[in-house]
Amino acid sequence: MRAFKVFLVLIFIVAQLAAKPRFAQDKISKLSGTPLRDFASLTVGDWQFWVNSDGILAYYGDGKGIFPKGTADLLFLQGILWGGWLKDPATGVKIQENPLQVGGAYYRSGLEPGWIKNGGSPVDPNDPNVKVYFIRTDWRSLSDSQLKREAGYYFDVDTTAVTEQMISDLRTALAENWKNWPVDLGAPFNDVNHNGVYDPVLDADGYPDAQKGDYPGIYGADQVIWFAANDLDQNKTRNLSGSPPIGIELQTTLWTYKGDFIPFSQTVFIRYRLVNKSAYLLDSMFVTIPGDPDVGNFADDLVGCDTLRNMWFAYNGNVIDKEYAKFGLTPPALGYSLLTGPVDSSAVPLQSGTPRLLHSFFAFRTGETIADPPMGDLDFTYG
Ligand SMILES: [Ca+2]
Ligand SMILES: [Ca+2]
Ligand SMILES: [Ca+2]
Repeated sequence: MRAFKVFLVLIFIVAQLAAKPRFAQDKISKLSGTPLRDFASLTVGDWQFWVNSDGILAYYGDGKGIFPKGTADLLFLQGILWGGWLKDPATGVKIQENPLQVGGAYYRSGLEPGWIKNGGSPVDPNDPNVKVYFIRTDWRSLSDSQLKREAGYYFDVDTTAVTEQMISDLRTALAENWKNWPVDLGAPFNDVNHNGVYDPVLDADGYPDAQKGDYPGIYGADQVIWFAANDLDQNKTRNLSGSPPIGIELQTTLWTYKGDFIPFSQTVFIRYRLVNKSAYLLDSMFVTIPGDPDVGNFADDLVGCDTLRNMWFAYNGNVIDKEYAKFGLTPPALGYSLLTGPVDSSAVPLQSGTPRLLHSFFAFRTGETIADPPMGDLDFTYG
């Protein structure tokens, strides 16, 4: 494995205004996989925020970044994209063939679930440990009725359609994920005894006891999701952008808080960790957080950015949104704020150690002159 080397990492952000018209549908990934393995959802706060093991977020078939929970979509889909120059690490010279490469996930995913093994090859995506890991700290004390409601979210069915099997499967998954939280793969943990090592105190059944020692997740968070994906599947990277694989492992952690803890319960925290496991040096790398906000009805939304807050936002162009009106709600607004960014130790002109944050922002609208970039083709004519 090669150490993580990225120079001049900058973040820029894209927001798309309209997603659902028929002509955009062919760009959108089809769902494949099983709930509890390939999909999970943040549900304890005010969001219902779906997560796909191939890196596409806020999406489960037809949008599903729902806010507040049980009402309308506020976010149709979110992804992550990156690109950079591939260079020979010994000479610093660009490789001859396809030196500029990109990857990530957006309407289509260029990622395969699973991590990259030592030696640079991907784990078999059918390995039973390849999945979206999800935990909640109150998993031991959930009542049957709470689990039934949760199962409704996790299997995307009305609560009345939740079966005993679904409840049982969810209960098992919550316990197993707590027990087998993949710290060895990079998942975060609470280091209660501050020794830098994950050494939980196990209860009689072998589960980490949060009252006595280290336990899975992020300090204070009520619900945490973690998964790893990689860009080594050539069919997927070419389907996304036309680019060959680079060798990036993407580790994603998402977390949130229970409903009475405002504003954190209205917030989804996302931490991306990109690990360069290729044989190349990646130079002048850019990372994008592309999003497709749909404030209820997608046809009357506006977007913008706030450079001082390193934030892009979306809001309704009219006082009333016809989708949110069905629930008697004033339409909410959505903001994506970069809390920190990659640190470049040799940063110029920034002071060494300064995180890279918002570099640029642009919006595009389906059907206008600058609309969806083509997918599946290598095309750098945008931006
Ligand atoms: Ca939209
Ligand atoms: Ca420890
Ligand atoms: Ca709207």
